[in-house]
Amino acid sequence: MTQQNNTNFGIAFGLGVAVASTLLSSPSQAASFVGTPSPSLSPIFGTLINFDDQPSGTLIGVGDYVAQGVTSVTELEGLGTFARYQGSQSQPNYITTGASGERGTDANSGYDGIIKFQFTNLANQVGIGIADSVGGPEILSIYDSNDNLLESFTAPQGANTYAGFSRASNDIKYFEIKGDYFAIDDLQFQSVPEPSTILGTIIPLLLLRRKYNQEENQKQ
Ligand SMILES: [Ca+2]
Ligand SMILES: [Ca+2]
Repeated sequence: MTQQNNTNFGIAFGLGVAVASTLLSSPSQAASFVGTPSPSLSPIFGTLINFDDQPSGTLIGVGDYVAQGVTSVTELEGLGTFARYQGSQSQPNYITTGASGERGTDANSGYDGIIKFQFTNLANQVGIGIADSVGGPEILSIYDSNDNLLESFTAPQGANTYAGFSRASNDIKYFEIKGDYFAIDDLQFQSVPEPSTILGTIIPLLLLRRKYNQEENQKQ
């Protein structure tokens, strides 16, 4: 082995340890983000659910997206008709409670509700497209596996927007959108590799380096 190989190995090894130590030691940090809704969806990550799998007018069933990794999707206030409606993000549908979905204590325009997703696996990044032209604010919240609030964030108002959270570790079990006159589309979610997976990469690297050093010592 040449000195160059040794140097390359050292750089790669150092980077691996640096990445692993960062992932292992970083506390979960507040990190909401704002992107761009469909048809120019950004950022793009993980699993996408665009609610376009069934015709407009079809009710949202609690278990409609179990196969994609969403244990449940529910509208907690029981308002209106929680279903797929024709929207202007990914065509043809977004989901909302419709014209009769009015809670009665804010803008009298319908389309109110609290829509909550439960993920099968803990996620570190989640995002949602929001149609939010009028009425009160749309508040995005994420919760851990004990349903304790991790973070909340008020989406920017606009005809269509995209917003979500990106965190250092997989601790998002629930993603909730509460609002006054809104609809949502293009749910995305993903998980980062667990520390055990990182360790599974680092330990073989350590063993490889040890073997390399032994071989170098035998040559000398
Ligand atoms: Ca859609
Ligand atoms: Ca309302």
